[in-house]
Amino acid sequence: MACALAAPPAAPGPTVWTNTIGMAFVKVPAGSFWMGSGESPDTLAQAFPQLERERFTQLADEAPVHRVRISRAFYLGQHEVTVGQFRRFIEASGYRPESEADGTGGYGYNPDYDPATTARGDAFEGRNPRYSWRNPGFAQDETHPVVNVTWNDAQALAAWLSRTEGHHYRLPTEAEWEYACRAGTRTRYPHGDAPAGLAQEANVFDQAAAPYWPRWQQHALARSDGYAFTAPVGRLAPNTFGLHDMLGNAWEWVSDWHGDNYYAQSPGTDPQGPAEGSVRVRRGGSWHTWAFYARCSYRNWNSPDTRYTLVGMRLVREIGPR
Ligand SMILES: [Ca+2]
Ligand SMILES: [Ca+2]
Repeated sequence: MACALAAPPAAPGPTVWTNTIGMAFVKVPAGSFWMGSGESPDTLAQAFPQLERERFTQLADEAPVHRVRISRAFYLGQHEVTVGQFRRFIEASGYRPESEADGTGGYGYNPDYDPATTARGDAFEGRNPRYSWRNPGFAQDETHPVVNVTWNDAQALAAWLSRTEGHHYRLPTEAEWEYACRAGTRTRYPHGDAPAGLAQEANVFDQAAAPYWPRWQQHALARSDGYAFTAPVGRLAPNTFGLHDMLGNAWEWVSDWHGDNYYAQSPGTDPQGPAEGSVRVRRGGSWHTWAFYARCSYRNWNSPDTRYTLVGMRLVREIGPR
């Protein structure tokens, strides 16, 4: 009798812990890594020939590459916070997100809006009260990453979860975020250096999105990840730690203030960012981001009350007693 060949055992997935509003967390081990990027403008120009050279000289804040130790394991959201999870928070807590509380709204995609005829030239319409986390101008269901949320909104969500569950929730530090994104790699992306490979692991600006912004067609990935706007979280391949969408889908707020020269003087263990500042860091790029700006080391920032169609969050739950 012929034997059916047994399938090889599936690689074990990460151990997942789920909280009271359905947020899944995976354990990120303590460890050390090389943070930042030391790539020269020449090297980057070869890899990203469609970009103007001056873009490669504006990355001083990614250097120097420096060794960082993350001294304690932590739980990190396996996914970005979703629309459904944020809705549960709003309904249970009564919290009013900044875009609604201050009455100025958020940003949104409007097919009739033309960046070329507006003073700011922004890709999106706003601020406008018709836009908020409830409506970024494109369709989102409960499984998509929440956007149009501020750094302050993220603090409110973390504080509410900490209060109701008795665990300590917070945004990741910038170092924790990059350590988790890299998951043991030193390359531009978790899969390696080639931008084309991003299509499997990150929802970025690609052939699905380009028809909506034909002006930027030359910056679209040559392949399609299947999503023109946000994707349901977890649809694309995870990194080695089992984390999805660290790159792409929605930018993610981290706890640090941004400092241009911070890496030259930051502590080697558990850096927390500059003691003061005016803008908070966001990481990882979004569904609208070109591959160059979705590198693991790339840093961007905004004021803590910024709300935008591209920016969301993921949370840390600390391990151990508060
Ligand atoms: Ca896409
Ligand atoms: Ca993301």
